[in-house]
Amino acid sequence: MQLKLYSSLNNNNPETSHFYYRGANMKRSLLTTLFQGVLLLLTAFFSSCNYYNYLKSIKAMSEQAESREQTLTIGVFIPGIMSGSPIYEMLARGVQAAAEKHNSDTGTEQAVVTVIEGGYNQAEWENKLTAMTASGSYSLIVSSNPSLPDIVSGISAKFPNQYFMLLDGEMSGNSHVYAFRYNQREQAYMAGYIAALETAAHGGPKRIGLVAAQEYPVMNNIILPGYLEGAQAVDPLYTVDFRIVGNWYDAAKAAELASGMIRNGIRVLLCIAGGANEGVVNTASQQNAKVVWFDTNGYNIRPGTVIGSAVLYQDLAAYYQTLRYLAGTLPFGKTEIMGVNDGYVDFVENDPYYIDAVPEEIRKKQAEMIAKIRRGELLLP
Ligand code: RBF
Repeated sequence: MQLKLYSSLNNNNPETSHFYYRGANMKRSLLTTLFQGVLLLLTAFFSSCNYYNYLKSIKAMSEQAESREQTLTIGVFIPGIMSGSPIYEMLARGVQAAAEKHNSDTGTEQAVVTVIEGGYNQAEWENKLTAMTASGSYSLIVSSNPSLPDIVSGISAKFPNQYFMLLDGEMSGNSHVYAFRYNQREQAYMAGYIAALETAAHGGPKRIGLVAAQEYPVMNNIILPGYLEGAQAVDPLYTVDFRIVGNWYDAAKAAELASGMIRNGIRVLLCIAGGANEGVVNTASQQNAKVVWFDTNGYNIRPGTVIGSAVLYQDLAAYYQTLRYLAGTLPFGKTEIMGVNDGYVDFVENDPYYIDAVPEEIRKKQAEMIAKIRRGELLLP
């Protein structure tokens, strides 16, 4: 239609192009033609507007459908092995639960989660994570532990479009990395407090034990000092017997260490050694010592032997932060730090095994200390 209109307005035929000099009839018919032309022009204009809007709405609809169908693939990189390390089991569980929730809310299969274990050889993690990133298969890569920020900053420089979410770690200022860490001073303080109360009730030397898999900055600068601080809040004379297994799986080595510590008069041991924790629990239960568990509720692992559980809710952190990612609201570029009063760090007091294993007097003192943290009277930033 536009073409036709154009040709009638650009008619070069001299017969019709000089029509103003003809008769009245000619003028009328000329006016009619002009009027028709304008009408045609308007119709064409409006119909082309409608057509344009129509095309626009189709495009928007298809874009929306496309984004709904577009998969959000989340790769979970476990720096270690999940079995025996509840902090990693919680990570995978939380991310998977968030994907399921997102899919059921949107009625899609948009979020897809793949979990990859990096194994115990820490020297291989960077290459494995680089390969995972280079595959380009993941819109988000999730991982957890305080050594990941260093590894990820190198990888992120090579693959600047890859998004990462790091739990149990700290990293700020990279627009593609979100980090979340727990207040482990609070967590370790609560562990140290119960360990000292139990030791004091038993009347042995003012010394508590800590069996760790390895030394790392968070262990040496936050967990160990926090544990000691908690014990010294019971009695300033407390010290910590701190031993290292050397890896996150050797239960026999951990058992050997625990045995030596107990022989030296240690009554309560905190163990942070992943799969190797089993060795500490077995030895303690055989030699009438007690264990404080870290990260998850461990009372049912050995009822009567495990007398404390200073936990962090990594499953909740993984769940809520993944949901934020899926909703497009995860604040990349910063680290969020969460503790007792945010609901991410806790000491489990209501477990029947805790109530059975620990005398009421000790539980009351522990509860008072926790209440002080909750009320903001005891600040452990
Ligand atoms: N925690 C585990 O439970 N299992 C592990 O295999 C494990 N590997 C770790 C490796 C490195 C290099 C670092 C720095 C920490 C590791 N953690 C592991 C410790 C974990 O991040 C956390 O500090 C402890 O679980 C205490 O909350």
